[in-house]
Amino acid sequence: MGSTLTYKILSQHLQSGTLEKGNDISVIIDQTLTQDATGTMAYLQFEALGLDKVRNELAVSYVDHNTIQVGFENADDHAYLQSVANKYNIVFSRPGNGICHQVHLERFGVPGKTLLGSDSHTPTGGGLAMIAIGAGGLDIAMAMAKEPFHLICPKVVGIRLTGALRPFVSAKDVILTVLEKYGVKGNVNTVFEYFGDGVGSLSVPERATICNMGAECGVTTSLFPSDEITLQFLASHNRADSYTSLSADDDAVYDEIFEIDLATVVPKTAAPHSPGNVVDVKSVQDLKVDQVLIGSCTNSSYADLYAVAQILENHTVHPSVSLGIAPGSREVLMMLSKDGSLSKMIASGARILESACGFCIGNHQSPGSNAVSLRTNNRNFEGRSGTKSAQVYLVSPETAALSAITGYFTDPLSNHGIPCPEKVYPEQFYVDDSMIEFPPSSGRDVKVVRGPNIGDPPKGTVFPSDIDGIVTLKTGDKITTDHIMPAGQRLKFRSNIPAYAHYTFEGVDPTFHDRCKEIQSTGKANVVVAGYSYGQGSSREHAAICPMYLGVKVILTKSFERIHHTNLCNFGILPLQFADESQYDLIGQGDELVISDILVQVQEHLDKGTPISIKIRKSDSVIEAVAQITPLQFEYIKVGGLLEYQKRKVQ
Ligand code: MIC
Ligand code: SF4
Repeated sequence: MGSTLTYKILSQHLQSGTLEKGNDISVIIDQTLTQDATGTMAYLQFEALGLDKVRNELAVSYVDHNTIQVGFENADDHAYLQSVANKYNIVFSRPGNGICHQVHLERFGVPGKTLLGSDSHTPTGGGLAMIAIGAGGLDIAMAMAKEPFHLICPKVVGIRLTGALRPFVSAKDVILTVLEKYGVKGNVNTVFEYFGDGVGSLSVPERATICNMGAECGVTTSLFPSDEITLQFLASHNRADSYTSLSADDDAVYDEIFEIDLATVVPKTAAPHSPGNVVDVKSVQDLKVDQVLIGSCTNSSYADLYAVAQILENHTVHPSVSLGIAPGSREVLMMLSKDGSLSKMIASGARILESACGFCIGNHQSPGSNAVSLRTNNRNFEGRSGTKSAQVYLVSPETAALSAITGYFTDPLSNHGIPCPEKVYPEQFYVDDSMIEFPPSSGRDVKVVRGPNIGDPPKGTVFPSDIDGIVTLKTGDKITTDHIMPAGQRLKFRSNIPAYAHYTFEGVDPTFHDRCKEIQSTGKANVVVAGYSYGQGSSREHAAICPMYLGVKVILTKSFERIHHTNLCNFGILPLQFADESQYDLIGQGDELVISDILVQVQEHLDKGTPISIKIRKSDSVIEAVAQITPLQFEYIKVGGLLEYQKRKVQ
C-alpha cells in the first residue's frame, strides 16, 4: 500500500509512537518560527529552560504583528526579542521585513522539513511541501530545546485537483471552496493533502494561500507536493539547493478524497462572521462596499499584488470606499516598486500600508459602524476588525480590487469591463537579507533587554485533588481565541499577563475578570462551560495563560479545537468534554460544581474509560464528562503545566 506525502515526512521525523491515525506520536522539529505577539512568551519560557542556545536546525523570530507602536510597549517587546535572538542563536527578522509566513516561504522554507510556529497560519509552509504546524509558544520553546513535538497522528484527506483555474478565479476561491465543504469545526487531527494533475497549474504562493487557510478548518496542517514549480520558486529566490522532489506514492491511500475541478471553481466569499460562512460572490453582488483591505499572510504575494495593480491601473478608488494595501514582505514591496505596480496603486488612491499584519489582527484600519469591509485575509470573526458592528467579508485579491473601483461587491466573472490581469512569476525575485540578522558567529555575550512591559510567565500551581468550583461563564458554540483574549488595541499587553488578563472575555462578558478574581479569592475554582469548537482561531497561548492566571481550572465543552486544547493542557487547565452533549443544558452560569477526587477520576478514565462525574450542587444532579488528553498531558496538568513539568524533569 502506497504512502501519502504526509506520512512520508512524518515517518522521517518520527520520534515515538506508530504512524496510525489516532495514535499519540511525537516528531522532531527541524525549524521553528515565532512572531512578536506570541514570541515574547515563547522566549521567556525558553529562557526559563536554562539552555545556552537553541538546539533545533533553524529558529527564526519575526516582528510583524505589533508594529503600530502606540506607547512604549511594542518597541520594548521588539528590543527584548532582538536581544534574545542574538543571545540564543536565533535568526531575527526586523520590523518592516514582512509577515512571518510570507518571509519564511521566501527565505527559509525547505521541502520535506518540519516547521513548528507560534502562529496558527504556520501551515502556509505546506505550499513548499513542509509539514508546518501551528502551536502555542511553549511548544515552540520546547522544540527549540530539541524536545519532540507531540501530536495525534492525523487522518489524511486527499484533495484531488484537476484542470486549471479560469481567468479572474484565484487560489483564495479554491480554499473557500474547501471551507464551504468542510466548515470550521470537526476537522481536528486531520491533514489536507493536495494532489492530482491540477497541482501543476498552481504556483507556490497560490499553494501557500490554500494551505494558509486550511487553518480555518481546524486541520493539523495542509500540504502540496514538491515539484518543478517548487524548484522554480526556490531558484527564483537563489535557493535551488533547498529543493527535493516529493510526492505521495501513486497508490497512496487517503482516508477520504475530495475532488475539485479547478476549472469549475467560482469566486467565493466568507460572509460575516465566520470563515466557514462561504457563499458565491454572485449571491452578494451589488452590496455597497465601504472598505477594502488587501494583504495579510493569505494574499500578499508579489503575484497577488501585481494582479491588483493591473486591475487598479487607470482607475480611481470609488469615492465611498477606503482601499488599503499591505504588501506581505519587503521583497514584495521592492518588486512592486521596481516594476511600477506601486505607482499604479498610489495613482488609484490606494492607501499603502506597512508590510505587516496590521489590519488583519485589528491593529488599525478599523471600519466604521456597520461598514461593509472586504478583506483578503483569513479570519472575519465578529469584532476582530476592531468594530463589532462591521460586516467583514473574506475575498480574493481580484474581487477586492474590482469592488474597490466599482464601490459594490463585484463578481470578477461578471461583465464589469476591466480586463483580466495577467499572472506573473518572475524568474528572479529581489533577494536582500539585510533586514534579517543572523546569529553572531563569534561569542554571544549579549545582555537581554527587558523593559517594564516584559513580565514573567506566571507560575502554574499544582492541580487540586477535588474541584469545588463555580461556573463563572457559560457560552455557546465557536468561541474563538479572539473572544477569549482580544487582539487589536489590547495586543500591546501580550508580554504582561496581569495587565492582559483584565481583558479576558472582554467582548463576551466584561465582568469576567473581576468575577474570576472574586471567586479565586474565596479559594474556589473558576470553571468555563462552552459549546462546540471552543478555542478556534489563533495559537495564542494567552487564551490559556490568562484564564490560568485568573484561577480557571476546568473548561467543560462539547468540543475543542486542537491548538487551544494543547495550550490548556500546557498551562495546567483540565479540558473536559460532555459525555452526553444534551447535559450542556443542565448547567447554568453561576452554578456550583463539585468534582470529587478529580485526579483519581481522570486517571481511571484514562486507564479504563470510566466517565468523570461532576455534581451540580443546587440540583444534586450528576453529569458525566470525558477527557481527551494523553497520559503525558495529564502529568503536565497535575503539576501546573508543561513548564513546571519540564523544570521538575531537569531537577
Ligand atoms: C491571528 O491571526 O489570530 C494571529 C494573531 O496571527 C494568531 C497569533 C496570535 O494570536 O498572536 C494566530 O493565528 O495564531
Ligand atoms: Fe498576521 Fe493576520 Fe497572518 Fe495572523 S493571520 S499571521 S495576524 S497576517
